[in-house]
Amino acid sequence: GEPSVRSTVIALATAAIVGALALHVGPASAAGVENEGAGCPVPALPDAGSLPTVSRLPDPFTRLDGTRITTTGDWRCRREEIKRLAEKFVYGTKPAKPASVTGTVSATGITVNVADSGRTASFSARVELPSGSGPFPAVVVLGGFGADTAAIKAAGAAVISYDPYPVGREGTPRSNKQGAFYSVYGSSSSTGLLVAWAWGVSRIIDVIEQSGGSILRADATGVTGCSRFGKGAIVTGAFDQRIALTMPIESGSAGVPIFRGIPGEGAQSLSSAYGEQPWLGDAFGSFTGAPTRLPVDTHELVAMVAPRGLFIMDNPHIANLGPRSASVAALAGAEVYRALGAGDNITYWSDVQDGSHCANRAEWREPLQRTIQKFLLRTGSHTGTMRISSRAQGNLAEWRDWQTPVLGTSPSSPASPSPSLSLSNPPSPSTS
Ligand code: MCU
Repeated sequence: GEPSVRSTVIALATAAIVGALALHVGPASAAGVENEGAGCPVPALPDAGSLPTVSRLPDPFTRLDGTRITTTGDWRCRREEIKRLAEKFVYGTKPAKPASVTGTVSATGITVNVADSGRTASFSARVELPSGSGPFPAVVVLGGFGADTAAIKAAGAAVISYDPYPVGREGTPRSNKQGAFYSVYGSSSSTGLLVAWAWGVSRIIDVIEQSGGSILRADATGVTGCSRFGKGAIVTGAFDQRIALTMPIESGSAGVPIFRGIPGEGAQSLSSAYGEQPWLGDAFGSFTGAPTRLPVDTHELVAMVAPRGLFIMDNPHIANLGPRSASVAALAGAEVYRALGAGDNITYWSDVQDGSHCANRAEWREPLQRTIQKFLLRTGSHTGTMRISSRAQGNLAEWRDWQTPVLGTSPSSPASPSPSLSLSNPPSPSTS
């Protein structure tokens, strides 16, 4: 009836205002909605067959129509263009929230029930609370290894242990994908597992939002995971703006490293990553031998997280993981953070000793805890840094032919330096 239409309009308007304010007053805070740019007009995307070869990283600040953004307010709809390109050519589409999401939150677990267009699916996750009294912020940990869950809890956040496989199974052919996501959207969906896993985290957040917030806070969610679950963590944070802190660990090919850098670095090849599991969307199959034809690269996945908290952990000892290409993604993505006045909100850290994959690393404990306190508990401070190991240091200058604009803060005014921009510290690479 009319009142519900009116309240929907008010809710949408409130969400838009809150979303717009998030960019201006609180670069550290997450948006109140999964995707602020959902209503943006986006021109027709290019066809896969007519893409030019672009050997360097595409300019994150140039729109599909060829114009450049000039204000921080312009980023919302430019981000939507990047999201659509990333969905079409790399990951597959992430559907909007299903018609029905219900479930429960307790001190030990979360259940999720989803229904859309007559199809249903359910999955669950385990919860461990930190000591003290709630409601608590929470970090969703994808998979069962590599994340320092003791450090997360000691920092004051709950751990939500999420097994992504019941939502998107490995070991299936692309033509017959399985799991809760594919029960709802079809086993022939062209969307890959990383977005299916990300969709599952978004539905967990829906349930936390609906739970009334007495145990877990819905506005303070982080996400992490190592290796294939690091790929899942960066994609999850990129595709849900309610996530306040994204912490991928040693994600490797199909995760943080720029696709364009992987062949030259000798990382896991794109065809190997594409073929090993249906992590990426089916459309990526046309690009495994031609990443320079992609109209988007992973520096823009990093940029999709901006201005929210991002702490990328990497291992410089294993070339197969593409750490040099990952450092370039971080450096190029950090240019978007800097332009939005949020240069302090991104950290890339590959300066670590232990060469084993997904090791528990003493070096990350303290910065991880301070990052959790800054972005999830909103106490204390942490200044983003680029701690790039000299073993795997990429050179951004080799990878771009664009410069970072000075963005104005008013959506309609011409570019003028903003106070927050002139006060912010751009991340600067440091080697060790
Ligand atoms: C780094 O992530 C993957 C890698 O892409 C795969 O080739 C390998 O089989 O598994 C890694 C992983 O998830 O290790 C736990």
